[in-house]
Amino acid sequence: MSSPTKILVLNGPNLNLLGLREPAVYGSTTLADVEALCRAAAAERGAEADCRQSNHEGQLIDWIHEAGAAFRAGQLAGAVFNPGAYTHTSVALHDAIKGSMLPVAEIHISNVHAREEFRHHSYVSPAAVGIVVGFGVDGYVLAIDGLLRRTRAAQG
Ligand code: CA2
Repeated sequence: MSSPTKILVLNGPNLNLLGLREPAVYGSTTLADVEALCRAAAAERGAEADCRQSNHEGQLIDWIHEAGAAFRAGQLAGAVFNPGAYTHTSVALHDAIKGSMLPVAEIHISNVHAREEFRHHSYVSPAAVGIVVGFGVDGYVLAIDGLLRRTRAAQG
């Protein structure tokens, strides 16, 4: 089977505020800019990025289930996911990723390990195939690259 050319780029709570507040921590790039960056990075690699953002845990879970089904059908390479603060709280997102068998590349704009203690633990990381942390919004491009390389190496 040839590799699927679609990837899901998922952003969690408050990432709609990117570029509008706290530029010292998260930079001045807006979510719309990040999504354009992801679409361009995917296109350069012969893929297509479907970009979504939600402030609601249940919506993110529904999208992960949907994406898992698409992955298992060979229609999706996986997901790049910035779970926002749900990273540090959500057993439900951990279970959704595990249960759907979706390959997820977790990404954080900031270096969560250099910040407050409560940001050091991720419920998502043990369910992810890889993690990109602290490279600003360029991390989305690194995660897209890693995810596509991984899927293509596995599926040819
Ligand atoms: O560094 C990251 O990408 C985070 O996932 C961002 C989350 C934070 O809770 C995680 O610990 C690390 C925050 C999402 C963005 O929140 C904003 C709040 C105000 C202004 C801009 C963004």
